[in-house]
Amino acid sequence: MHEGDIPKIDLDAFRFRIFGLVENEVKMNFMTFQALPRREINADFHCVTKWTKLNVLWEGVPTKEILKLCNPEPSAKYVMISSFGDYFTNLSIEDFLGNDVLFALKLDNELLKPQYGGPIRLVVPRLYAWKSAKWVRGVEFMAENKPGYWESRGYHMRGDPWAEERYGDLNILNE
Ligand SMILES: Nc1nc2c(c(=O)[nH]1)N[C@H]1C(S)=C(S)[C@@H](COP(=O)(O)O)O[C@H]1N2
Ligand SMILES: [Mo]
Repeated sequence: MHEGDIPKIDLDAFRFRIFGLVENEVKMNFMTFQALPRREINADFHCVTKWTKLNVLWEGVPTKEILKLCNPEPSAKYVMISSFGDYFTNLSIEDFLGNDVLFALKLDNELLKPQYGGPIRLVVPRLYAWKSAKWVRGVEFMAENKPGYWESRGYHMRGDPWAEERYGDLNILNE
């Protein structure tokens, strides 16, 4: 489920970018990215429109590994994840660095198919699935929170399914 078409991604030209408030900006090709340390997580997946997919096995690079590469500045409090096809979603550093948050390369032991967000997809099991951006191309570290694609269309800035944080306060957009 996503907005628009599945983007065509040329793996040879692909570069994963880490930028913004970091000591080291990073531009990695896919070979380098997939050689980073990986782990597996079992997670449920909650869409805001109420369906839930239970017990999915993801394998990928924990966000904490990304942190080691770029060394964010102390002023970095939020990230914006950007995807091919002009999708964005924002997260606090705490949510981004959760122990179960990873950049998935595999789903149920198979390479991530394009419709599920391959080659690289963020998985944030504890937040609504719109935070789990497919076709990720970059991470920007920021001092201030900014709304992403759905957040600027009225979805909650955080999106905790247990707190049912579906819709945000639209006034935040006028600040
Ligand atoms: N790039 C991108 N990622 C996205 C979306 C999107 O439209 N574009 N939709 C989100 C939403 S609303 C949901 S519910 C999940 C769906 O993931 P699935 O297609 O793997 O079930 O992807 C999320 N990630
Ligand atoms: Mo969704």
